[in-house]
Amino acid sequence: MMSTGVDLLQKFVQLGEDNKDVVDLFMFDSAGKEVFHQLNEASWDKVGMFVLVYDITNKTSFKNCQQWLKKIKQFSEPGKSIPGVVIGNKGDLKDRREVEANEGNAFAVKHGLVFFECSAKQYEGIDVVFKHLANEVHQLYQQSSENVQQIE
Ligand SMILES: Nc1nc2c(ncn2[C@@H]2O[C@H](COP(=O)(O)OP(=O)(O)OP(=O)(O)O)[C@@H](O)[C@H]2O)c(=O)[nH]1
Ligand SMILES: [Mg+2]
Repeated sequence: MMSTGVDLLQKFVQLGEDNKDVVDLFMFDSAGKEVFHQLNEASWDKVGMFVLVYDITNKTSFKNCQQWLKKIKQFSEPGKSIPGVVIGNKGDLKDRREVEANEGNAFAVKHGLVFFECSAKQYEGIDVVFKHLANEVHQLYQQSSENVQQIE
């Protein structure tokens, strides 16, 4: 079977003490090199949120975020803003850093996104990202259900 290079991941997030709701996030993980071809686009029908991850020790991976963002925009409803984050990963390798945190942040802010640095290896700064995404998705869900109630 031909591999599509896309994995499905799932993360269950409890929103917080003052909010008893839970959010179940389903995410497609695309291989980084696929930004240059279209194999992964079958799973891109409706983009509801996105996570752009680059490697802080690899400038090229940061530059490629621009390409990914372009691709995401192509699969988004015009004018609709989608929750998204930019993540600089490998925060444990600061001595090999090629991308400063303020560059990552500037890119994120420029595109209305929120920036995080993390280390997947050390599991640092990961939970806060999922919490953030879950909160954003939850807010959008509440807004859309309020709209439905108004129609009813
Ligand atoms: N030091 C360090 N290494 C990491 C970290 N995260 C991932 N790696 C390593 O980086 C390499 C690539 O990790 P992957 O998880 O395959 O990265 P990916 O973005 O999924 O790569 P593609 O799917 O090929 O685009 C592996 O050798 C990982 O062990 C991290 O936070 N710190
Ligand atoms: Mg991968």
